[in-house]
Amino acid sequence: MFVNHARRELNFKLVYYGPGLSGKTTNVEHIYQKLDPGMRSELVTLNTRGERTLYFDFLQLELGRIKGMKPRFNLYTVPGQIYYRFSRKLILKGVDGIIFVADSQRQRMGDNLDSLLDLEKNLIDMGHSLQTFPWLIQYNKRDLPNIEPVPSLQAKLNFFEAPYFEAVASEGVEVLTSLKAIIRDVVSKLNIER
Ligand SMILES: Nc1nc2c(ncn2[C@@H]2O[C@H](COP(=O)(O)OP(=O)(O)O)[C@@H](O)[C@H]2O)c(=O)[nH]1
Ligand SMILES: [Mg+2]
Repeated sequence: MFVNHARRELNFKLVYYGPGLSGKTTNVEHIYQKLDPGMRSELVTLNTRGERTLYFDFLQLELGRIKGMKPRFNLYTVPGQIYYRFSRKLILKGVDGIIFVADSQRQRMGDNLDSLLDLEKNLIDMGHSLQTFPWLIQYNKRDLPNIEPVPSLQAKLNFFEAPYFEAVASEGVEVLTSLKAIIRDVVSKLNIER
């Protein structure tokens, strides 16, 4: 979290993490479409195949007031594919809250777990851990036929009992609920000095 006292701005960083194609960009696109243009920036999407190049989506939201200050929520998505390890680590720098977008399809369980372990490893390198960090799991693609039941997803992925949501990001189901939940979590941990 970055506080700009002169401009009375609070800057929060929220990151959508998860394996490739789980629906991270779809979440951010839905938020972009639903919010009034006065409350959000343009959506920035960087697509590239170059190995060292950062690949992410970015959207900034400016919502309401907290103690007379303007909170800004900077939303990022990480590239899920294994070879973008370096980009993911860079994007996580200074993160305040994480939405882990899991793909509910049975055949994606290994990818979900790999991504979650990759996230935990990166957090540990930054001196954090999923055990204490503000994060939640979004079980996405609940509309598809070959999905893992929620109790099984919970047993396989949610070992720290984070809040979870069942979503269909492509239809906007539970997208804003997930966003509000992580915002509530990071704001409740806010401790403005001065
Ligand atoms: N059926 C279904 N497809 C989805 C859902 N969410 C995303 N998708 C599709 O999954 C694909 C990958 O989504 P994308 O947001 O690009 O994944 P990302 O790699 O995590 O950013 C796209 O074709 C989306 O339209 C969902 O809830 N249900
Ligand atoms: Mg994406």
